[in-house]
Amino acid sequence: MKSRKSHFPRIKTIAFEGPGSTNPLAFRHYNPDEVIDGKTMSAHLRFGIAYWHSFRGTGSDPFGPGTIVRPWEKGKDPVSVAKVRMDAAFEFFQKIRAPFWCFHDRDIAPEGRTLAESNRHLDKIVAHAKSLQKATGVKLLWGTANLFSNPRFMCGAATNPDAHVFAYAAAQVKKALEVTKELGGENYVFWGGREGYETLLNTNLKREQDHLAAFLHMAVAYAKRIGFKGQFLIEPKPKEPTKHQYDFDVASGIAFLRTYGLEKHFKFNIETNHATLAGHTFQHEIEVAAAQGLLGSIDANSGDPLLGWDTDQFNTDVRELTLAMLSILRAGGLGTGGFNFDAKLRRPSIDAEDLFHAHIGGMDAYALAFKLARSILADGGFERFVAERYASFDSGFGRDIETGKATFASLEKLVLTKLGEPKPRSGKQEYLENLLARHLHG
Ligand code: XUL
Ligand code: CO
Repeated sequence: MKSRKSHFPRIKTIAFEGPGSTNPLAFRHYNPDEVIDGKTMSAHLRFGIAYWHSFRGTGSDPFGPGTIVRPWEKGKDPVSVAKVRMDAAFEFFQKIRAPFWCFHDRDIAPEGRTLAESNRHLDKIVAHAKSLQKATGVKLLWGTANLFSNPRFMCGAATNPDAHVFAYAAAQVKKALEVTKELGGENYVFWGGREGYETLLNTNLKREQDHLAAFLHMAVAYAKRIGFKGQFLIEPKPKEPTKHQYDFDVASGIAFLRTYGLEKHFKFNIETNHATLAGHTFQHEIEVAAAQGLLGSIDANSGDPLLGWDTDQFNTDVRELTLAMLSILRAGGLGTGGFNFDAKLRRPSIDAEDLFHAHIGGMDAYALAFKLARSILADGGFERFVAERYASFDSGFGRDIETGKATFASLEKLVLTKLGEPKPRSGKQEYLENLLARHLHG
């Protein structure tokens, strides 16, 4: 990167110092250059930084305003401030050694008085982002449109009862797709911000779901028209800000995509805290998507078990992440996806240095989980146990069940004449939990 003024003058590029290091500004597990199976750790993990939290987050919450004041947020012209902010962001991406970033259109450029003015602002900032990407080598994991903050979207965007708002949202996503393509984005995310309802008293649920599907079909058609090859991703979340969001979880997302003939064009971006809000584990959501070949990307964060809302914290729970990583590796990885830190600093964490501590913790936890999951898979204990548990389906009448040859009548005959009563077998959960503990803690 050209020698510009540093925004983090006291912080050097974060180095890998190994598990024994006590330096709080060093990686202990994430060694971006370490080659594993012919690929660097950086290429395996594809970490991304969420622009909205790390560069637009101020620490505000429903009970009070922001607490975080960044020195680069100075000046009267919002487009010039946006450029300097972006310089700071790319310096951070480089120093934290993240190969990717992610953004919403309105995070990076200020909204204007009209859509045309907003688009002009966006064009200026996208040109700046393009030159920073070129200078630093940092790439765009995904882009998206903010269709939830502006009051015009208070009753949803694609599911708004007013066709005028639908049209506005369509125009906004059209532009967001163009700029994501311009920046080489490898994916494009649809998180249904307010695509749900507050009360069924004023809602035609069927029409709203039909409209959401029509909107997504238009996005598919437009991507084809402009030659955008990135992967489309749905990011499920059950609630918040709405009381019910239509993309409730991966399973309801799959049903929605199949109902409307969209399943070939979309995969899922799974966020840890959204899984929790839906009453699932992170690993559950990954397994449900992977089972259908629809695992796309991860929004890496965590909730707080005592708060019960979308706290978007950095995740340092190595057990939870190892289980998630096992399912991801078994599924063959994330393809064009990655691990995007959709996570924010706590309100009192006001130092710029806290951005580094937060991401170092998240990256190290994922890197350690990656290594543990790989050694668990190499050991093969769980794979052997599960294969053996289902072995009765590998041959004979079990195979006939899986291949569709068996019928109720053929199975009845077998039970009456040959098989008799099945012999119960232990599920051995405690044995398996101990096996996991041995891998995690020795
Ligand atoms: C909100 C959320 C979003 C999406 C992108 O809960 O996760 O930031 O990731 O719109
Ligand atoms: Co997210």
